[in-house]
Formats: sequence, C-alpha cells, structure tokens
Amino acid sequence: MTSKDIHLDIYGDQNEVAVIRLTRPKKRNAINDALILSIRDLFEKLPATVHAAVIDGEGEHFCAGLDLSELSERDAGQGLIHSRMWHAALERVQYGPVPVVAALHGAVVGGGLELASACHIRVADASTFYALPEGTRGIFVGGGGAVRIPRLIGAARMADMMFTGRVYNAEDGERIGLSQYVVPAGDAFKKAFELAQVIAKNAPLTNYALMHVLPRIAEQPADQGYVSEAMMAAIAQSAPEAKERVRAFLDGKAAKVKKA
Ligand code: 1HE
Repeated sequence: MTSKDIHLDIYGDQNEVAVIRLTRPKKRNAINDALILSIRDLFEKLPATVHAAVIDGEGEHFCAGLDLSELSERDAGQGLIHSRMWHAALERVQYGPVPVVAALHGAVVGGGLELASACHIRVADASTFYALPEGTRGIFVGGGGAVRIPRLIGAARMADMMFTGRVYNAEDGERIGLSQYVVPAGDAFKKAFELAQVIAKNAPLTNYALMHVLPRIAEQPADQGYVSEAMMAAIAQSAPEAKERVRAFLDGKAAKVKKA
C-alpha cells in the first residue's frame, strides 16, 4: 500500500517522465517507515513507458530526514533491520529502472541528504541547505549515507559535517559536489524536469550504462575498469539505435555540440 505522503504523476507525450513527490510538508517531509517502503515500491513498479524521473518535496523543504518520532522505540536489532530497509529502498532509487533527478530546496538533511545522494543528478535552488544532524543527535547515518556521501564530497568533509554540525548552503554545496546544478530559488523543479526530459530522450542502453555500469567501473581497479568499459562500449555501439544516431550526425541531421 502506498503511503499518503508520496505521490506519483506521469508526464510527456509518451508518459516518459515520472514525478515522485514527498507530500508531508507539515512534518517537513520527514521519512517514516511507511514512506521509505513506499519509495521502494514506487521505484520498483514504475510503468515501462517511464524513461526518467524527478523526485521533489512539497512545501519549503525537500526532506528533514528520518522521522525522529519513530526512533526512540527501536532496540539494536530493530535498528539494524530498519537501516537495511532504507538501504533496500534507496538501492531501488540508485539502481532502479530509470535515472532520477532530485529537485532540492530548503532542508536536505540527514536521511533527506541520503535520499538525494541516491539520485543521479541533484539540482539545488538557492534556498537549499545541507546538514547531517545525526552527529549532534548522538546517532549515525543509516540510509547509505556513509557509502554514498563520501563518494560525492570525500570522507573528511562528511565527517566534518557530522562532527561539527556544519551546514552547507546551495552554492557551497555545488562547489564541493553535493549538487551538480544551482538555480534561483523556486526553480529547482523546473530545471530538474527539463533535465529529466532530456535524459528520457537518450538511448536506453546509454542510460543503463550510466546508471548501472559506470558506478561499478568507478569502483574497480583500473585494469578491470578498462575491460568493463570496453565491453560496455562494444555493447552500446552495436545497438541499432546507436548506429542510427551516429548516422544522423554524419548526415548533418543531428545537433552539433554547442559552446557552453
Ligand atoms: C520532524 C522532523 C523529523 C521536522 N522527524 N518530525 N533530521 C533532523 O534532525 C532535522 C530535524 N528538523 C529540523 O531541523 C527542522 O525541522 C527543519 C530545519 C527541517 C525545518 O525547520 P522548520 O522551522 O521549518 O520546521 P519545524 O518547526 O522544526 O518542524 C515542523 C514540524 O515537523 C514539527 O512538528 P510539529 O508537530 O511540532 O508541527 C517538527 O517536529 C516536525 N519535524 N523534522 C520528525 N526529522 C536512515 S537514518 C537517517 C538519520 C536521520 O535522518 S537523523 C536526522 C533527522
């Protein structure tokens, strides 16, 4: 059963872009058990027409992280299972069927930053701020943040955020790698949706390679990584769609790369 705190809408002529919105603004989109399970289920069951997704949060904040009101009732064993439940859900976001663009604004904190980190592109508007208050609350990240966040910003910066309660604003967040884009306040969803529309037009095998193969190559020793890359390159270029796209460029029918 899907939580009432999350909504799925599908857009586009061919229903190719999904918008998944956290709709619990009164609690700053804090994620309780029902909501994390619904995130998992939604990504597992996205319609086959969908080729890219946006995740957004209703209200002034993207997500205030774990619903702290549920924390006090858990013992150690339940805590372990709870953390693994988050892992399973955010694994479906990162390694699910389609690339996901996070539209960030306001608080992106704790488990909210862990959710954002599982997405493939993060667009932050100027109101965005990032923190890991777990450090000062006497707890630890449990939604995969210890794995994903150091890969974005390095372990030293993540440890500083947790040791000292350091908060990064949107601009500094982009500078250190928490987001790939910064846009004016209020524009995160618009930009994220535009990017999702672009991504949805890519050859599916290219998107697959970027989601499922590139991160694995990045974790491999270089000699293995080169072989994985060569195999992926060979598979991608042999697809009829790749041949059509390259032919269109050679025939002057596809867009050139423009100067930034
Ligand atoms: C919450 C939560 C929450 C708000 N769990 N209820 N995350 C945190 O430690 C962040 C905690 N939240 C905040 O610091 C602030 O709420 C915000 C900066 C995000 C927003 O501030 P503000 O002034 O807009 O809202 P507020 O008045 O603090 O909160 C509005 C309501 O949402 C209020 O409830 P109300 O019944 O009094 O109206 C808050 O209690 C509630 N609320 N955030 C529960 N997080 C997989 S492990 C991940 C581990 C973590 O994520 S730990 C970090 C948790």
